Amino acid sequence: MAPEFIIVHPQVLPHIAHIQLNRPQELNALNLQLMLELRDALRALDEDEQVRCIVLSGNEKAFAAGADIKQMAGKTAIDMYNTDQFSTWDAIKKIKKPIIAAVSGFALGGGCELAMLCDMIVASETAKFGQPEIKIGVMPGAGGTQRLTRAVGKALAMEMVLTGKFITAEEALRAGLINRVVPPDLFLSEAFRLAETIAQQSPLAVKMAKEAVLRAFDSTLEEGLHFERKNFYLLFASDDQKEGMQAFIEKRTPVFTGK
Ligand code: DAK
Repeated sequence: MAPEFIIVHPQVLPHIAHIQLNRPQELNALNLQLMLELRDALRALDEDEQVRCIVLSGNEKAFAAGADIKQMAGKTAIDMYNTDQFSTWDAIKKIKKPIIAAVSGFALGGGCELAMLCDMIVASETAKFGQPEIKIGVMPGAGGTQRLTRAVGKALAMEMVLTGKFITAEEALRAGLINRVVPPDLFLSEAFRLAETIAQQSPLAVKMAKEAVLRAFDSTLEEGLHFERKNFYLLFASDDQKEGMQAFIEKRTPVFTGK
């Protein structure tokens, strides 16, 4: 069945897929069905050999204004436990291919957390990032206290989480939360441009490098370096390593196959 709350373009450009969150009336509030559709689409694209990089966007007004407050409002702790929504987020975390968030307008609460779950963030000058859960009597629940703190440091993260204040794209750039800021009409094309550069590399090396960078968050330096080394060695078993190095020696552009 076609998804209701997302639009999927598996080949928006060669080797690049685009998923658009599509609940515009609700500023792309992330209800349970949307998150399941997103998880399923990302898993399918992760298995699609044609796809090397994925761009995730909302629309001009909102990337996503958070989890769906109307859907959550009447829930009990046991309802939350039984629906186990974290498994959806955990599944997205396991996607091996790089995901670029293209953010315009609001990226709040779960929307900010979803952008941070992606590997890079390209933002429009209009983007606003925030963890405003404190204003509705709760706190971030999908990584906001952890990923935000690791990205921007304790001082700003604490202020955002405890006051609910939003930061602009420029502030987010200065704080190290995002990769770049572009004029409003360019946020998507700039994300595609970044995706194209990644898609030109060996897809195998890209996946293993992503895995190794993410390992830095969960391990000591020694463990992380060990993990990096294993992936580095492993890539010498690939055709792409032979092709990449041979192409350099022959002064030509490599043709990577992901094998
Ligand atoms: N949920 C549901 N509806 C929302 C929404 C949201 N988060 N955000 C906006 N909407 C709806 C509004 O209710 C309104 O609907 P109607 O009244 O037209 O029916 C429509 O979108 C347009 O919104 P506004 O009229 O409010 O538009 P404005 O431009 O005036 O204001 C705003 C934009 C973004 C400042 C405002 O809408 C706002 O403050 N929205 C709420 C932002 C927020 O508090 N976000 C955090 C939500 S809590 C978890 C995973 C994640 C989470 C929790 C658990 N697990 C895995 C268990 C995450 C939690 C959150 O994100």
